Amino acid sequence: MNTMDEEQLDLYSEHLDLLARRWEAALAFAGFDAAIVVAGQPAEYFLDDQATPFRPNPHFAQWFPEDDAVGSALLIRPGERPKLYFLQPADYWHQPPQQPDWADGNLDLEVFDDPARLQEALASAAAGQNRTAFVGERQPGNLSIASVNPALLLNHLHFHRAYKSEFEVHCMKAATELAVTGHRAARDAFRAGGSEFEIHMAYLAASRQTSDALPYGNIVALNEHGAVLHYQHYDRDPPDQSRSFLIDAGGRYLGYAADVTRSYAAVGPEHERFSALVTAMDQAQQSMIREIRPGVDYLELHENAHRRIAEILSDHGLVRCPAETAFDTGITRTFLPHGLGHLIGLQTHDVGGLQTSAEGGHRPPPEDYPALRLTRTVEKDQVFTIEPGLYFIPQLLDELKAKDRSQLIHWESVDTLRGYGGIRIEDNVLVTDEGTENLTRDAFARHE
Ligand SMILES: [Mn+2]
Repeated sequence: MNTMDEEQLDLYSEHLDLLARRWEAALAFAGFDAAIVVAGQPAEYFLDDQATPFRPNPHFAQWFPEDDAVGSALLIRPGERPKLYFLQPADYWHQPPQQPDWADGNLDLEVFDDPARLQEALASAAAGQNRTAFVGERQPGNLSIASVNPALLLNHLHFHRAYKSEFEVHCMKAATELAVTGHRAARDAFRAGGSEFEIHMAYLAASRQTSDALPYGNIVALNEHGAVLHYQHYDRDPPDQSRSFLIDAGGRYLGYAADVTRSYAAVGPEHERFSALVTAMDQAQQSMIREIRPGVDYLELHENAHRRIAEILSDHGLVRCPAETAFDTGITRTFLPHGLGHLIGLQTHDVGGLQTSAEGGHRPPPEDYPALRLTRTVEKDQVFTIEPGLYFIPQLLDELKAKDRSQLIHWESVDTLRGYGGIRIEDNVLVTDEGTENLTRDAFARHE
């Protein structure tokens, strides 16, 4: 059960006021008077009585930042205090959810110990209201609201979710603090020669998170595993020689995520070439962040990141051509096949990254960069990641080798670095009036 101190309570109240205004505008735009928003149910494994870890509907979680809310629901009706139908089942097999003290004065709370009674209450709230929307994965059996997850309503809400309230930024800073505590311990475990599994466990222990509580599965990659963008295993034994370490691991606080990646080279003269690349990427990443200010196009930041990668490839002797050629011929896309970053908040990859307006405008990523998840104009109060990478991915290098521009690659140099996998440096930044506040670097600095 989460708790909030006085400062958090003030921020939470203001956050709910902001949400109330957003929902009022979104409901009016989509033609509704009210919405029923359910937290949802955990998904059960096929033919099993075991379920996946529960993560509530984000539209519910934005109002009620607590995971322990299976079966609960909200009624949002502009002009009225949001009503929380809180399920606290009589159950001696599990610990029932506890009533949060921070709901007092903020939500109109009604507690139910029987899911059927809660659903009856919801059904009677919806009865006769043909302008009510349902928002959630599945409608409880006795509800029959016709408008389920209406696109006009959700698009409106998703567009505005990019702009974080002070409460949300506060939560993301706290999530970052957890992540950075874990990253410090993970780095030490790597330096001590730990296996991926040992490093992962050191991360969890230091950040005081269970793996279920993480915003996403930790990526803990030694050597070649760093070239697997979403590497998902944890080798129990350390490799014969640890050359490099890439860790993409986050934190979660009151439902809000931090998404942080760091890369390290092993110490020793034989690793100097890779170590120099890590340093160059770290500096390049910071210079990319210095370009950010309101009004800038995120796609332009992404393209400029590729120009920087081209310079690094050229400076470090990985290509036999000038940086401009490496960029113009698209060679950099072999080394950086993912986007520069994405919105972050209630979800690690937060919604709305390709929306240009609350009314439904959409801007897909360009053909050259299909994996880019964010094409919006940078604006104040957005929080997104900046995470350039440089990888030696066998599959993509093979594809490049078969092309004419293969002759522009210095293959001997590339081959000496394949055993290091790759590099990614990822921070989460909040856009301010003039530029950014770097949530990640600020937290690392506090831990120095
Ligand atoms: Mn990320």
